[in-house]
Amino acid sequence: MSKTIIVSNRLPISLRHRNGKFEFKPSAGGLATGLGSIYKEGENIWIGWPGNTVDDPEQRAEIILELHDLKMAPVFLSKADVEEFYEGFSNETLWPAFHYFTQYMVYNPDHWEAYKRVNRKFCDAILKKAGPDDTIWVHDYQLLLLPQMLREALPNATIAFFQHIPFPSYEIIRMIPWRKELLEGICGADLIGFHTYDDMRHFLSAVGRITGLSNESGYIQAENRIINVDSFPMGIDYDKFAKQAKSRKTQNIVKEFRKQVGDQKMLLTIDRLDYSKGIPQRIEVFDQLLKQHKELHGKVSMIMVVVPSRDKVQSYKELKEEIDTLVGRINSEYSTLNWVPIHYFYRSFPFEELSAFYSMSDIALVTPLRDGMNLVCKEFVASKTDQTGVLILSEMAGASKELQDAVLVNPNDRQGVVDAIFTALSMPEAEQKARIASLQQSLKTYDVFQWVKVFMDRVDHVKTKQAELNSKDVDLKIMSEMQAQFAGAQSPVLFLDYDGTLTGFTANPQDAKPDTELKELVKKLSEKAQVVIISGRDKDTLGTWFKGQKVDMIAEHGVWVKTRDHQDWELYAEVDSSWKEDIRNIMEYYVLRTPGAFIEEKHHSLVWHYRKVESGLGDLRMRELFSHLKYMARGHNLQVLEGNMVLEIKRPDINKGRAATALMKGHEYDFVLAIGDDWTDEDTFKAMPKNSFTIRVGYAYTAANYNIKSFRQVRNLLAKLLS
Ligand code: GDG
Repeated sequence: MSKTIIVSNRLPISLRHRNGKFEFKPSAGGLATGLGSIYKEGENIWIGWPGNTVDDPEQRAEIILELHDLKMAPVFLSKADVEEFYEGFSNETLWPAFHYFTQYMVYNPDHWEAYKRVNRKFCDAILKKAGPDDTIWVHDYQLLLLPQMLREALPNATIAFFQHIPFPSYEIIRMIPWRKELLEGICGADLIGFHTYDDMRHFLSAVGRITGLSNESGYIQAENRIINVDSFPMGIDYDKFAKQAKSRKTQNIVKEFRKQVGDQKMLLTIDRLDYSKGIPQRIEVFDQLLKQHKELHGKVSMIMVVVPSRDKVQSYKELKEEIDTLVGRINSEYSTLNWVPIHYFYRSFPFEELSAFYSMSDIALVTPLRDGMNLVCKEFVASKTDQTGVLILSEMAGASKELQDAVLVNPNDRQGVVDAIFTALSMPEAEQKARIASLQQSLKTYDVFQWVKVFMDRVDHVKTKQAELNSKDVDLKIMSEMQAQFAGAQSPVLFLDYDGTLTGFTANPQDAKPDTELKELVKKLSEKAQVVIISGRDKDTLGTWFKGQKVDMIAEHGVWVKTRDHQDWELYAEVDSSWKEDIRNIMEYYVLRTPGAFIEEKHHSLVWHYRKVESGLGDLRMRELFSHLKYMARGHNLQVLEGNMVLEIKRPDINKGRAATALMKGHEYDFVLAIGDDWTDEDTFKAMPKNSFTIRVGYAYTAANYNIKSFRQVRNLLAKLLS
């Protein structure tokens, strides 16, 4: 039976060494709770770093044993690993980059080496537990290389990846020297999830520009499979927060706290210590509020919980000092004997007390400068069981995309946030209730359990979709059938498309000429079979490239034909070129507006190339030109077709299928094979007689009988036919 393996940098436990013994405390964090329904089942397991460095083999053995009972397995990290991989590359390169704090980014090749080394350690640990058909769900930015490492070792495994922090624009990603390896690492997964649509679209754009893999409707077309990229906004364990807020324990704590602060209005802020959370900026906003509204003195105070985090990283140390100084200054400036403006705690609280803070506060001020999702704001809403209270939420938090009934603010607009607090302090109860009720409705539905379910369902969906496409793969059985038939054939014919089928794509189309390997292959094939090169290329190029070879050629999608025994090209289709001038004028206009674009004129068609145009701009212009040409085409009875980085306009009655049929007329073939990689080859496939072998390169839906991965595999297949 296949199992599911959850992988994250940290295991959901805290490990303490006390009196010579290790003590484990399972964490009650949102992710651990949500995934509990998975890793605690059957043979499933959670793999990650326990959080301490342990070198002693005996102690390690003890930890392995204890974790085993909790359905977990450790990856042990050395002190150097923690410093270079975790504090270094993860938290000093990726974290600032992904949160748009480029000024904090460190580019250290040693840290990068450590990142690769530790991702490999995770991979090795997983491979000790994983079977070939298991599902492996990798979490977060510390393990970006892991999906591809796993894919290489377990090609059939189901691999999913979820990133909990933002995915920034391509402009930021391109700054990282190791960007290509990182993106290729993630693309080892079958399903890639982010919190928001913006993260997902940034990722797709970076993958397209940096690795060259194209995508459509959230599906990346990788070499041998499709990868689904989607947004899955993470929820919380709603009932747990709602229940706890109502509990007697929490309400007793609320009473105690209230005794101390009286009937003051309370603002609540809770964050991990992090510059992305905008803590100093928030304190300054509060200062400004007190400056501008003296009437609030003594009536409003702020509870500020900062949970210690990454305090070994320099930028975090500096942040801590900055917060300490700011709080000190404001409290010393405004405090009276019975009023302290900021109740500042640099520590974490037990769950009941956290719940009491949520429950008693009038306003939650959640103003990160950048946040993947932010769960604190959701927990506050779930804890407001009487539905009074106001959530002020930063537009820069992923949660703001869902929580439209919060008071949304731009955290950089200081006066805007001051005004939002002031408005919130006087918001009528009916409005508070209406807003909270609507927020609660959505958070109840999309809780963390629903999040896990939707994600896992999507994993199944993408695997089914892959299986549909792979069902037509040229496997060993089909290969040997083809070999046997070819070996016994008296008059075999092979229709071979050129670009993308016999060779890869190049920036300059004229650079894609046949290499020695290909020439040799074609030569050998043509000794045994009738080889037809059937291409959209112009006749002169094809003629030059295959000069001296014993092959037939169909050029320009069937306008020209040259058989192996003839010197000259024969015009297959009567061509009326009167339409060309109008269309060329339009295309030229788009060339002038689009650096890198150019026009290729063929006998029967005009082609607008945009492979060398800045990516994004090329697509945009192509769409514009497409609709322009479609409109023009009607008047001329022409057909506009989208190809690989080209837009071609031609007569509809000229196609490869028609030419192939004409070429086969009057011949009896006992073996027919056609291979091609794009829509123009679909006409060839459809024109082939029954019992032919038709193969499409790539994994698109096709009329061909089979699919094959890439032009490399095509060459292998052809070589095998000869062997
Ligand atoms: C990353 C992303 C994304 C806080 N103080 C106490 C305490 N907490 C708990 C909260 C909340 C969690 O910590 C903080 O979660 P956030 O989502 O706000 O932030 P990150 O830690 O930065 O998390 C973030 C998240 O991953 C999930 O994908 O939302 O954007 O940065 O659950 O309750 N818990 C207790 N005592 C405290 O004093 N018990």
